[in-house]
Amino acid sequence: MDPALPDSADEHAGGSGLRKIIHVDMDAFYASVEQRDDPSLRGRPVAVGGDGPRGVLSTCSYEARKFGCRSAMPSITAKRLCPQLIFRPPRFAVYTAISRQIRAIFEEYTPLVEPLSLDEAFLDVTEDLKGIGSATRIAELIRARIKAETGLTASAGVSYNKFLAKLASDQHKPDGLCVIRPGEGADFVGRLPVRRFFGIGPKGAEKMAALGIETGADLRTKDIHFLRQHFGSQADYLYRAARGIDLRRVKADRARKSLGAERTLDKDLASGAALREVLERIIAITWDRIDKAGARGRTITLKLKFKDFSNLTRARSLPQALASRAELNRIGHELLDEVLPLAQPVRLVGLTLSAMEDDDPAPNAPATAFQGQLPF
Ligand code: TTP
Ligand code: MG
Repeated sequence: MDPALPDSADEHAGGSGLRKIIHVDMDAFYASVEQRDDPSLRGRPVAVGGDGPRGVLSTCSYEARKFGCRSAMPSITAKRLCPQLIFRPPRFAVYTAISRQIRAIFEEYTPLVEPLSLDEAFLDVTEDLKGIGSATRIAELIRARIKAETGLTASAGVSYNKFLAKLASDQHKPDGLCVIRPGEGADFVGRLPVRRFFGIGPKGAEKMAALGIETGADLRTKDIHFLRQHFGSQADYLYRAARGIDLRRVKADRARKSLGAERTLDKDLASGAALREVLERIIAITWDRIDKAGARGRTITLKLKFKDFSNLTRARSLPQALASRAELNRIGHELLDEVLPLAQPVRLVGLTLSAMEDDDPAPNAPATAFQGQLPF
C-alpha cells in the first residue's frame, strides 16, 4: 500500500468495518414511463426528446438502444440509426411524481437515502431496520415494490461502497440485480473497462488508452506518483477506484426544514393561564424532538389557530442555534405573552424550530463490527 495515501490503507475487500450500500436506478426512466402510459409504445423503440433539427435525446427505450441510440445523442443521429424511432416530449411532472413514489419506498427501508437524480439513489442499509436479513434481499424487495407500485422496473447494485454499488446496478440492466461481495471488488473493477468508472469520460478514456490503461487491472499497476503526474487531482480517486475502494459515505437527504409539534385542544381556550399550560406540554414535546434529532435551528415560531380557523404566528430568530430547553421555554412564553390577550378562543397551539443549520451529524464511520450485522 502506498504510504502517500494513508486513508486508503484500509483494504476494503475484507475484514471488519464494511457497510452495505444499495444503488437503485430506474431502467430507461423517461421512456419507460411513456411506454407505461401509452401501451401502443410498448416493445417499440421510443425516444424522449424533441425530434426537430436541434433536438437531443433525453433517453430512449432499450428497444432503441439495440440500434445504438443513446441519451444525449442528437435526434438526427438517432433517427439515422433507427428510422422507426418514435419521439415523445418529456412530461416532467409525471417523472417527478414517480420519483417521489420511489423515494418513499426507499425511506421505508432506511433513513440513509441519498438521491442522485430523479431516478437513482444510494441507500445505506448497514443497519437492518426491518429485520429483513440481507442487503440483497432488501434490494429485491425494493425492486418488487417499485414494480408493484409504479409499474416500472429498476435495477439495483449491492456492495460495500458507493463506487461498487453504482457499477453493480449497471451490470445487469434492465431489470437486473448484481451483488459485489466483500473480497470481490478489486477483481470486479479489474475486469471493467476504465470508461465505465464514474468521472471518466470519452476524453479521459482516450488518454488512458494512450498510456496503456484499458481496464481497472491496468490502472491498478500504476502507482500513485504516476497517476498524480498524469491525472492531477483525479489521482487519489483513480488509485482507490482501481482497488474497489471508496470511502465516501451515503449523505442522507435529511435537510429538514423545520421541526416541532402542534396540538388541537380538546376544547377551545382563551385564558393566558390555560394557554401557558398547553404551551408547557408542547415545549416538552418539541424539545424532545429537537434533542433526539440533534437539530440546530435559529428561528422559533409559535402558531395559534383560532375558533374561526384563522391563524396567527409569532417568530423569533436567534443569532445562534437554539441551545437548550430553558431557552426554548423562555422564548415560547415570550412569544405567547406578545399575543395576549386574545380576541377569540384558540383551538390549536403549535411550536416549530426552523432556519436549520446545514450540518451533517452522522459521519460514515465504518460500522463498528461486521460480524452480527446484515449479511450481503
Ligand atoms: P439515466 O438513469 O442515466 O438513464 P435511464 O434511466 O434513461 O436509462 P438506464 O438507467 O436504464 O441506463 O437517467 C435517468 C433519466 O434522466 C433519463 O430517463 C432521462 C434523463 N436524462 C436526460 O435528460 N439527459 C441525459 O443525458 C441523461 C443521461 C439522462
Ligand atoms: Mg436510470
